[in-house]
Amino acid sequence: MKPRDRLRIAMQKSGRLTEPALELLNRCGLTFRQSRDKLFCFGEGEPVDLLLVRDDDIPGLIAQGVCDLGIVGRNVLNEYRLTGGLAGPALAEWRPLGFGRCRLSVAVPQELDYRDASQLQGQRIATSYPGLLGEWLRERGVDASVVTLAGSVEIAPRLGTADAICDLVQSGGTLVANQLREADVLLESEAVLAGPQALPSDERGDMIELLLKRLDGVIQVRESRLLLLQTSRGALDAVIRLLPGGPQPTLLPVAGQPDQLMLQALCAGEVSWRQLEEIKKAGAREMFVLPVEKMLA
Ligand code: PRT
Ligand code: ZN
Repeated sequence: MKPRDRLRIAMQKSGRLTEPALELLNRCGLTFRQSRDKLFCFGEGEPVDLLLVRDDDIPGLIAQGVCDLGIVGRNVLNEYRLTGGLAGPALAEWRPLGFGRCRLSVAVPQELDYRDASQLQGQRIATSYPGLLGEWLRERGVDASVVTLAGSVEIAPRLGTADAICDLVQSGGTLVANQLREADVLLESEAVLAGPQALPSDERGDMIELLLKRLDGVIQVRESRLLLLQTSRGALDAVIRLLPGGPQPTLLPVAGQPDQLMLQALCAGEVSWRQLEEIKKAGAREMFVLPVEKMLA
């Protein structure tokens, strides 16, 4: 294979997305040898290499064709789509990856009684996302002045350089510490697999398809839980009605207790304490929720 016949994936060099992204790729059967400069990692088994960069550079690297795919926050990808300005192929979000979840939100001083975006008319809003904020304001017919800052956006109101901010929020702790409160959500974000809108028509396209299939399998298993419980035959219908989505459960007899059944169900997604408590109230007992390691249907 010629070197550029190999697939190249861009991901964050060091930050919130680095560890979960690498773990996900490992689970897809991709392992890498770390180079001394730690920028380029050669793929060991499959013809897939990694480029470790700042997250903000990832969409541009895909648009320029330097990388075929990237793992990046939806917030960064969508901001690039609005402000990138590079004449490259249109970028697409191919898969949501389920980590790095956060919101891009407008936050205002705690004492302000926020009702809707019209209150931002004529205000100065500090952000690192001028494209997404500008579009959101335009859609609402609000004329505000967008103050673009590279970082430390949350202290702008205290410094008097802005009246409100638009920034990423996860727990909300940073906002509280700066006497701000989340007022409106512009975007629900998480890490995504980004790539050009059309697959390349060579071996790299085939490799991407293979990778997407593995990724789908890994994501499905990661989000699956096996629920085991015991129930009486009388309560069975009520228990089944409360089971979180998934294929039909399997029922097994319980030795020496003809009225009892053991139920096994594959659930798509987390099973919360609250759901368990509801199912128990309906008549279930001896409940177990187990993670699924591998699945071959
Ligand atoms: O060096 P490089 O440019 O690559 O890193 P970076 O500093 O730009 O990125 P990094 O590692 O901070 O974040 C990478 C991506 O993680 C972001 O683009 C988001 O998609 C995602 N993400 C998830 C977050 C957060 N959660 C998050 N909480 N990114 C940033 N934050 C910051 C936010 O900006 C604010 O300052 O954390 C603070 C808010 O957190 P809470 O919990 O106090 O609300
Ligand atoms: Zn960044």
